[in-house]
Amino acid sequence: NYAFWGTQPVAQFGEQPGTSDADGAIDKPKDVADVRPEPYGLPQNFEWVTCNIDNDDELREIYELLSAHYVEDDDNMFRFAYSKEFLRWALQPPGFKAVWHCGVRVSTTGKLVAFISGIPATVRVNASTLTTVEINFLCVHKKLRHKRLAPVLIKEITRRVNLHNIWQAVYTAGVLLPKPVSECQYWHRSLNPKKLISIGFSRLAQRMTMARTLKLYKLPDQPQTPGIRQMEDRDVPQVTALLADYLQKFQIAPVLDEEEVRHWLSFQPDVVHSYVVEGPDGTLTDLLSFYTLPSSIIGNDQYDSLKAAYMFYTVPGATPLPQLMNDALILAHSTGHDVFNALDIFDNQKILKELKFGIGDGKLRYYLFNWRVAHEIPTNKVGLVML
Ligand code: MYA
Ligand code: JJ1
Repeated sequence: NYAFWGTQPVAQFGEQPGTSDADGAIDKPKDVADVRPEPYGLPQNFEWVTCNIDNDDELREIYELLSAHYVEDDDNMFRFAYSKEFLRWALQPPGFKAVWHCGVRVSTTGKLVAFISGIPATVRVNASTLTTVEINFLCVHKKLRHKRLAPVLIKEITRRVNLHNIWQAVYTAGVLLPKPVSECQYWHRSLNPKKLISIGFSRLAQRMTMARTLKLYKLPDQPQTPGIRQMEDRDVPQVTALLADYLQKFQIAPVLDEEEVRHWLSFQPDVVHSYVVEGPDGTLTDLLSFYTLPSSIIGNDQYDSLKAAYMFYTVPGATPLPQLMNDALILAHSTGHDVFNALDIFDNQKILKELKFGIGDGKLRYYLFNWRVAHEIPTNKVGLVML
């Protein structure tokens, strides 16, 4: 029983088969002229604000809201702690719009208490190339939960996006809503097992000593693939082509031009780490990348933060995927990450076990707004990563 989602143009659970023989929009086409011109009403003493990420104080307010109130695991042991630099990167890709960085303040005090964002993205779903927004960082202050503020935020961002003649959106969430396009599973590879065990992120396996565990997860200091190096600006054209070719085989994937590849894949320490493999003749054969997303550790007195690397876009060309991903583990470890996280998307299912990943307790569901797919997309046909 989804009082809000039941009213929205999203696929519903238990829809009649036959309504969904083909992919397509759910709502009938609309005009910008018909979009409600005024913002949705908020409860007394709350007001809408457009957040300006270029202003350090406003960026810090978003950072602080998310640091204290954003996504936690099921047992409330860890909470995502996106850095300010990461948020700037995530929220300001080519073509970003400040009006899609949508906040709610308390009128009397000015305190930022809720946020939702959209960024422009072209996403291919099966044979359709959609002009969309990716919605992320929906957050309501813990003291304002369960007051139906989230539906207002969602309707307001929808309105602000519709005003730009965009009618579809992509989003991911850990929770189950009507109705996932794909349901994926998190996997984790220990890089610093001692710390992970001490903070309760993982446990010593049965019949394993700490010494054997350290040995099991030990990695070389240097990547093993000849010709692997940090991605540079001059690599952008070749990386764009390499990635576009690879992403063709997935049923949901971004369509990225050179400017977007430059934005999403330029090396930024502790934000996004991108590496290419350069062959002897100078052509680039492979790409690997991961992003840094720390989590705060709730109520541990030895450590306050867990530094996690998340697999981003990785393209095996001349290098087999297991070898490329093993280099990703080595590079993440040597840059101080405690754990490497990946979803069972791309071709990951084939290689996670051999690289000593273990299954996590978290799921990630992919959703489309105002777009129906005839068939759920299998996880190994998902080629889109959201931050
Ligand atoms: S996913 C990350 C979401 N953030 C968090 O999990 C952070 C911690 N939690 C919170 O801040 C709050 O619990 C939130 C809900 C804000 C999540 N996505 O106000 P309420 C539905 C969508 O009383 P609260 C991300 O950022 C819920 O089923 N809906 O609840 C992507 C119920 O509806 P219904 C959600 O707990 C976001 C209603 O909200 C989510 O105080 C994509 C209850 O509202 C969720 N993660 O606040 C958003 N969680 O009655 C959609 C709960 O139907 C974008 N709910 O069950 C859609 C596209 C828009 C653009 C379209 C353009 C064309
Ligand atoms: O990180 C996650 N789980 C960890 C910690 C679990 C702590 C207890 N709940 C986990 N650890 C086991 C790892 C172990 C390592 C050695 C090998 C065996 C396995 O499972 C989970 C993902 O699994 N994370 C979350 O639950 C965070 C929320 C995920 C939803 C994200 C929503 C994002 C929305 C933005 O668009």
